[in-house]
Amino acid sequence: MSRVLYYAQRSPYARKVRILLAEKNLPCEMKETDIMNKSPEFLQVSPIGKVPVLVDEDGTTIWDSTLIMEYLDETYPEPGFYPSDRKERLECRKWENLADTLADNIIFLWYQQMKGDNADPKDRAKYQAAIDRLLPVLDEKLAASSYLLGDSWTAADIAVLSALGYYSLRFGEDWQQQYPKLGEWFKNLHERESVKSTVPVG
Ligand SMILES: N[C@@H](CCC(=O)N[C@@H](CS)C(=O)NCC(=O)O)C(=O)O
Repeated sequence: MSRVLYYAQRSPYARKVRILLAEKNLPCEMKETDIMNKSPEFLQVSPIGKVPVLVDEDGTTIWDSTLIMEYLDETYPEPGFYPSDRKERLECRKWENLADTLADNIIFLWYQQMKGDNADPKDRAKYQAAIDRLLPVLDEKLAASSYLLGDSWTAADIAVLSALGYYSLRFGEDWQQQYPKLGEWFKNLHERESVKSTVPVG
């Protein structure tokens, strides 16, 4: 059977997996999924009802982007996107988790924006504050090296890039002026075909 990824075009979590699949040159049937109107087929493979979900060639079915990323990297190790050293690997997972937390807050902020006059100003402020707390941490991290964890990109870079791609889509690119190192790192990564070809569109 062929490998299948259930994804949504704008999902930052699904984008992590799409970039990894492309970088590892793994052929995959991409099934765009309507997450506002979930099909029985989709709910059959994903009882939690969230994208991304990967069904591998042997039928292995995995949801949650981080679990899929780790699975793909362990099963198809070249090129590697998680360090092999135990402590460095933990560090990578840690920054990937920070990136996913950033994505969560950006999505929550967008939901508030969508509510217009019905938005709760306290919730809005809470999500914006979380974003404003995480972005300088990432910007500072990039003062020390070209990528988040050193001289080559890892799953952590892919996750941050995907979160910021979604931030740019929903709220514009002003953050790049405020966080110049992050902005430059973001721009440089867009030279990769895997990154260019997965930019979310409105
Ligand atoms: N922690 C999950 C988050 C996945 C997630 O929240 N996906 C969103 C799309 S961006 C979704 O499918 N939402 C549908 C829903 O919650 O009903 C991951 O990393 O895969």
